Amino acid sequence: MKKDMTRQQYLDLYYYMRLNRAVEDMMVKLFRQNKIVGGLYSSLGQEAVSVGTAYALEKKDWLAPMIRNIGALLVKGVRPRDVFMQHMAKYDSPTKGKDGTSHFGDLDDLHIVSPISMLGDLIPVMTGVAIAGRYLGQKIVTMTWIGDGGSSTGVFHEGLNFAAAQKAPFVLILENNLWAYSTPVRKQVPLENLADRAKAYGIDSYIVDGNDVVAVYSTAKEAVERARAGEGPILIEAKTFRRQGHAQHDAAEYVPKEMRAHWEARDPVELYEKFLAGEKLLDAKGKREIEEKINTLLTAEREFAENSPMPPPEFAETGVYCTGDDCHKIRAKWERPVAEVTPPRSSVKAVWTLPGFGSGKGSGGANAPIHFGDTPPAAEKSAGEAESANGTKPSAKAAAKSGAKKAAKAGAPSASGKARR
Ligand SMILES: Cc1ncc(C[n+]2csc(CCOP(=O)(O)OP(=O)(O)O)c2C)c(N)n1
Ligand SMILES: [Mg+2]
Repeated sequence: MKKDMTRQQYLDLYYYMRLNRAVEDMMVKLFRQNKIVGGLYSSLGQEAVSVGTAYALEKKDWLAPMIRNIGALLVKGVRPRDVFMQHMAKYDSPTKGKDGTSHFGDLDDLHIVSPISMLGDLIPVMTGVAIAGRYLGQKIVTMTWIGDGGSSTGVFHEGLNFAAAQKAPFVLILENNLWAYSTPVRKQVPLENLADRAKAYGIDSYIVDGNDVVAVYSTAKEAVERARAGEGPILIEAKTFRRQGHAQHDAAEYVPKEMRAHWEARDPVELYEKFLAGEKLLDAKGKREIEEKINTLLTAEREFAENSPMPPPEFAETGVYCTGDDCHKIRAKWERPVAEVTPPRSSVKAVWTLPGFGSGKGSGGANAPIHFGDTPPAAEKSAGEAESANGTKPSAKAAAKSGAKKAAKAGAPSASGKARR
């Protein structure tokens, strides 16, 4: 477990894991009191993954959580009251009661993209955020999480391939908790290690013990720094276990008892407490102080959340459509000269063109070459139409080539006698 970290960093990891667990314990109580609107998902036993990975990010970096990543939100700076109010659909919640669970973001300050329920869709989105950051000259890294089940969606593969092709500064955490609803990972993926999925996209991956917070943090830190240095996206498989059912409604009786017992004996918080005590980083007094700090904080946060009103009924008909600046203000934060990344300097030349096949106007106003096949052959046009958009006439040679291509498409032999396929 031991790494080169400051005492404060070790204690931060402990504090956030305990906070993560305490926030969720409190929400289970709220759920049983019927104060939670909608479902409640648990990350019991997976706190080390959310906390250890998010702790590797800098303030300027971006993340997008999934349902079991409340710990990551807390590390990024979300107040527990916002998590409570969001689950309780209160008017003071980040979405003012219009959405539930962790479906909220903060684009201005904390750099959190709201989760998307369709599993996998955050991968291309966070790839886009990573590329946008690079374009603006920001040295940011983006991160999101995906489950073992979610790693079998089409968009996981499309998104990761896109990230790899773009060398996006993006870190994907694959939380392998062995279950997707009632489906064990063995029944849905013929792989021992889900990290192997990275091979298909030519990117690097790590496998880490998801119940060892120091290992998770140091692996994530290395991946984040490599991504920041321009090495492209990295996949981390964190091996862990979903200790509760899919959500509160699911008793998860399909999980073998021995399996549950095995993982309960590997509780990430208890393992870390033993480590901290062994390293003399935390004694009974220090532990009590952290517990008291969390209790005091959460009592106040819960009280605030409970006292917040439900949204007024008429609020339901507002905010349905974006109305521009009074709806949201998203402004690009350029950190490199704008002229460097906008036309004409950013104009991209076509990779491959055929001379004489006409040209059109590009979005920058300049003549843009049109690729082979974009323009109907000159023979089919009247003399006047044969002139292309920039006034040049296609050459006879080019027109002959174009005609040959058309014939080949229709399956007829070309002038050279060969049919192209
Ligand atoms: C594309 C898509 N298919 C199905 C679902 C329904 N669904 C929500 S969570 C879930 C199970 C996810 O399992 P996993 O990815 O392993 O994450 P875990 O719940 O274990 O954290 C499913 C099938 C969904 N949200 N999106
Ligand atoms: Mg799972």
